[in-house]
Amino acid sequence: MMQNSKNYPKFAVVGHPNKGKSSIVSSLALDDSVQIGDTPGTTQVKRGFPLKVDGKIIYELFDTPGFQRARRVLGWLEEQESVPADRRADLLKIFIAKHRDDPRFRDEIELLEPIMEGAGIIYVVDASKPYGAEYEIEMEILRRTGQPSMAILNLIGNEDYTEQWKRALGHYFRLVRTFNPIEATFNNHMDLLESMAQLKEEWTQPIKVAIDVLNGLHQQKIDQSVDTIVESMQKSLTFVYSKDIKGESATKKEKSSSQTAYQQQIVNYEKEREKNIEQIWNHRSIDKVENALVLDDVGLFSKESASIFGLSQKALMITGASAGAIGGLGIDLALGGGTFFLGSIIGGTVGGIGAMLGFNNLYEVKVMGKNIGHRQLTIGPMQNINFPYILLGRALFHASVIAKRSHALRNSVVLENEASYTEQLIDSEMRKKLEKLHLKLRNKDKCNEEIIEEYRKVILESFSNLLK
Ligand SMILES: Nc1nc2c(ncn2[C@@H]2O[C@H](COP(=O)(O)OP(=O)(O)OP(=O)(O)O)[C@@H](O)[C@H]2O)c(=O)[nH]1
Ligand SMILES: [Mg+2]
Repeated sequence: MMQNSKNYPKFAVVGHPNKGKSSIVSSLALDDSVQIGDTPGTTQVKRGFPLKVDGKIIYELFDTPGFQRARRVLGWLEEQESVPADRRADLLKIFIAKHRDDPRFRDEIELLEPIMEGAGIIYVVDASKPYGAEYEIEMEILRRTGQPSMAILNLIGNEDYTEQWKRALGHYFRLVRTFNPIEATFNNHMDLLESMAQLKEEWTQPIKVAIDVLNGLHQQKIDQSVDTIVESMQKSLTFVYSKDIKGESATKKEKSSSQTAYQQQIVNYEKEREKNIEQIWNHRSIDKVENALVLDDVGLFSKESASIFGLSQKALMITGASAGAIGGLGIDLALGGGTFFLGSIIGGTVGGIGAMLGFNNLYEVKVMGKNIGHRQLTIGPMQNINFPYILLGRALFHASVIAKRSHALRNSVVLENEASYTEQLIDSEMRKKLEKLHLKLRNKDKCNEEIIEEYRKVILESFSNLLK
């Protein structure tokens, strides 16, 4: 990679206030720390957001405040003696130098500075609002900077004035692209980079490199996510809680407190996994996911959790009845009806739907250690044949939501699953493979590298499909 570290491409994202400039910076820099807000004037000062991969900056985006006094700036520029085109940009430098301490032009200076220091221009408009001639003043100022530029149509609202905007922008910008920072996929991001690469000849190569690097990074994040899920599954499936007890057998209280402790650990494994996944995908400021998941002490086992998987009460009942009737025969039989009810086991409290689903057999409860003088109550490893799917389903669903989530989003993550998703997640062939693997995974004696690798492959396939 022959890339001069100082000459990485830089882009200043500019435009009217409240048009999604910061959102675009956030999504292109994969950085959820960019300030985004409903009210115009959220961004007050310019700030560079470099995208670093392995410590190396591959490009940098400047978030800037919106134009406030464009008319006055253009007025000043027009008052100056006419200068030939090759020196016209100098006028803007003079403007900046002359007005640096003038509070009236604070926003304009903030946004013009990175441009005059060599950043390419990304002019952002909201194409859900009609075009208006007032934008021409901003575009005229930008043209006079002499810097390479492109326009981005962002559709914030529901109306669509794209054609109108395109006709107007075409006079000022060679490149006009539509990009929605909230909904943009990884591929949309890469497509936009292809366009940005065309802005300046010397950036073409570095941005091509950036695209390659980001593709590699994306794959790496997918692999890391799969590793995290596999590791977490293994931990949960094999976990055994044990507690010393005094009497011959465990008291009711000892049993129930141990069950709580066991469940808490399973919940903790899930929390830990979610945090890891969020870090892998650079979503460091999401703290609402857990609420959405209802992961309090018993959240994983709560009724609400069932709705996360789009399961109706009826679906739960059917699954529960058949699962109860044939015990631990196998998931194919237990599930019947051709539909795979991923969340079937998470239903109700012990004694409610949970009991019907064999919740009490979720794990083995044993009293051991007669010969060593003290007794131990042990809970686990996980016995229930359905439960691994629930954990896995939750893991894949969470990971895919996080992986696809734009860094420009500031709302909480709502993990609401549609019924169709459940079927998409794990098809029947995969289910058969998984069933065998889960059995082996939870058996420490039978589990080896080969099995883990096989499991990894199945998870990778499923996760990759989810990201498509
Ligand atoms: N639905 C939707 N909302 C968007 C989109 N882009 C931006 N927004 C919202 O529009 C508002 C303004 O977004 P910002 O990115 O802060 O806009 P800005 O241009 O940086 O605003 P200032 O810094 O105030 O000039 C925020 O509430 C965003 O969430 C979009 O593509 N779709
Ligand atoms: Mg902003």
